[in-house]
Amino acid sequence: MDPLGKPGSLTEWERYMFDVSGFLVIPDALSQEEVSEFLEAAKRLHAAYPAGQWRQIGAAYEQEAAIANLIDHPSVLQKVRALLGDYFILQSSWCTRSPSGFGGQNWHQDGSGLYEFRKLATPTPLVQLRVGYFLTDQSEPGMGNMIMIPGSHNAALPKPKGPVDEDIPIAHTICGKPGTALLFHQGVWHCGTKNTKEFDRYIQHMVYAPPWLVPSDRKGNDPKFLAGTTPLRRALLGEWDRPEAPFGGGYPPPPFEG
Ligand SMILES: O=C(O)CCC(=O)C(=O)O
Repeated sequence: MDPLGKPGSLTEWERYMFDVSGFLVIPDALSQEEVSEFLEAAKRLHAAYPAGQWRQIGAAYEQEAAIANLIDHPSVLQKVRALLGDYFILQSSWCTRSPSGFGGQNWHQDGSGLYEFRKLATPTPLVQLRVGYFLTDQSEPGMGNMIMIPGSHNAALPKPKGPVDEDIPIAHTICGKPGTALLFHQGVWHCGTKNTKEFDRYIQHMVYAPPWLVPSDRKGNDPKFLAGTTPLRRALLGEWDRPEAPFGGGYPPPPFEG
């Protein structure tokens, strides 16, 4: 059973399911027109690299204008605000290709490999709120699906070493049509699984975090991109006026509508 959500604001039940499971599955977060547009963009980006390789491309919106629509997409923006408050940034974004024949990733939690977020406290606090938009069909297992251990962000014990994929009895394979969004807490143990299909699997991940977390997909924002984008997107990329010393206070909130 999936913790199912709907595009738009975060309902009380969605908040509860996110707290218990560590993730929400949101079908129809994107229209089919959006999916086609983002998928074409993702394929163009990955075409610059050898076929058949698993790869993540950061800050894809700087190269493919359509993907910038995911920085503040209305299907999830209010949920992100409800979970992180108004002061957050797009800390990273990853356009991920899981090629046909890929055998699957290793289980992991997200965060800094150098200083694991789980060292901060138990349960591990919410530091990265991730949204993965499915750009290809993952409506059945074997399509490079994401797999999660529900509730594992709240566990005191680290996951024992051991089997991959579906061999862990409490692991849950996420199935969804193109346009589904998977919103998840970085502390949930997860991985991308094998792709047994003839076609490559694409997910565009957008990762939101408090403003003090250093961006990990870029060394800086592209000035050309910033000049051509909206004030809200500039703010979400961390381009804030700093009226006092960094993070001292006095920041105007990002210009959200409503
Ligand atoms: O897109 C995927 O297959 C997995 C991505 C993932 O697990 C990650 O970025 O941490």
